[in-house]
Amino acid sequence: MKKVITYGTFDLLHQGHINLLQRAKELGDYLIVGVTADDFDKKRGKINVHQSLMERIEAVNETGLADEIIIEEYEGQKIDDVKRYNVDIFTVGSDWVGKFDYLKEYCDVVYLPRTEGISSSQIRTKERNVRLGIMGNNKLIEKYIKESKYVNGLEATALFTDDKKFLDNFKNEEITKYDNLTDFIDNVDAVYIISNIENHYDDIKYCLGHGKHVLCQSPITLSKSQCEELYSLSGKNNLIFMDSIKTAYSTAFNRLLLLVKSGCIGSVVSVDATCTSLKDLQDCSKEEALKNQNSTMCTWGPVALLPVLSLLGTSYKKCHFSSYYLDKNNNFDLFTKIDFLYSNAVASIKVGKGIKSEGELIISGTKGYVYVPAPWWNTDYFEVRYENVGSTKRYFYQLEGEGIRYQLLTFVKSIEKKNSTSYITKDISLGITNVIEKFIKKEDLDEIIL
Ligand code: C2G
Repeated sequence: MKKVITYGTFDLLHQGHINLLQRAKELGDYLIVGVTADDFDKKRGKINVHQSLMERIEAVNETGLADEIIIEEYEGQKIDDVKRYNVDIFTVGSDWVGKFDYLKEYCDVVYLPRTEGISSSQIRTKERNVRLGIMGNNKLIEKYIKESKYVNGLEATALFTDDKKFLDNFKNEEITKYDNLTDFIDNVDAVYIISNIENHYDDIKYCLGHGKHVLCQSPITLSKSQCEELYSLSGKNNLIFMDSIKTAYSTAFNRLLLLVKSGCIGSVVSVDATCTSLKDLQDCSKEEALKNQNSTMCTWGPVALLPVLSLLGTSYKKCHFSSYYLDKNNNFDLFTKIDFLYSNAVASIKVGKGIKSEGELIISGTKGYVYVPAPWWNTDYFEVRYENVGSTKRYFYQLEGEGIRYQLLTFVKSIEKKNSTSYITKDISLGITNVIEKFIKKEDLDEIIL
């Protein structure tokens, strides 16, 4: 019996896949089909897969062409499988020609003609095409335009800013630049807002009022009540409204939250997060920097608060600020430490734009602790450590584009499903704005002047 094996994602199964499976079947007597696991697809850069692994296996099974279906989960598994199943022929479409010649050591390798004019990504894009408008004048916008190109069914088509000089950065981008808000809003379906934080409330209200879905850079507003008002407005208008902290969409960060919540380090007793960066204040004069800089708390606060509020919640008993300010007249917070007291845990965050420290995250528990090295907010790696050093577990998850593409993918999928699947819950969003509001009002705050 001549055994043939082939592999694929088989997302939204189409004629191209079926042709391949038929041709593969004709090469021998027994066809094994390896369907790629979700994590493995993500690791190899396929983030837009629509269907779950089980749906894709079911679809391949229904073709009746596979004698056996297995799951492909790791790099190099093909060699294991060829040996384990005594495979005679490995085959795959001609778009992979040359990529699997290393298997010739173990079996015959046949590249079959690919069916032109059809692909899963074409089907995905036909199903949804969200025109994304971007409002603001932050240099992060360049990253969002670049990252949006990795997301099927989402296209960054419009940019609105009142800073004409800022538009010069986008001369080579096809994106349409608007300095008129009415024209801008009429030509988009959804808006990513990264304007000055003082303008967030009005900008979000305007977009939601015009029936547009909104993804907004955190903090959403500078007051909890305004944030609550915007969430209820989005609910009333059946619109997706998401808080944007790209760290929340990094696989490593998400998996560490799940591991901790599953009790791998026992009960969480303390969460300590540090976020600092000097570069924003270094590249320009102090006056210029302070003129157009968001405060340290607004820049780093949401990121540093994310693990604290995600793991311990928003019902702390005490929240105390110790802040360094630039000078008596200038209310620019260079560095702030926040200490939280919960009924059964503590937390502390340190954020700084004028102070440099180790950007690590440590989650302490009754059985062990999680250590995330700097820069923890862009991490693809963390360790779960115990008393016995030999028991340390290490985790690595590929992080492409700092998590921005996964965030945009969640946004567009939420729009499509008309149901927010944001990794940042409304509670956490409200919790962040609440802390920042307290900070601005200097509630329970010790001031230190440098
Ligand atoms: N295919 C094809 N014609 C198309 C689309 C896909 O012949 N129009 C073939 C591909 O060449 C592949 C199989 O169908 O052999 C499955 O395609 P995908 O689901 O896109 O998966 P892919 O990532 O190409 O899988 O490690 C090998 C890879 O897993 C191959």
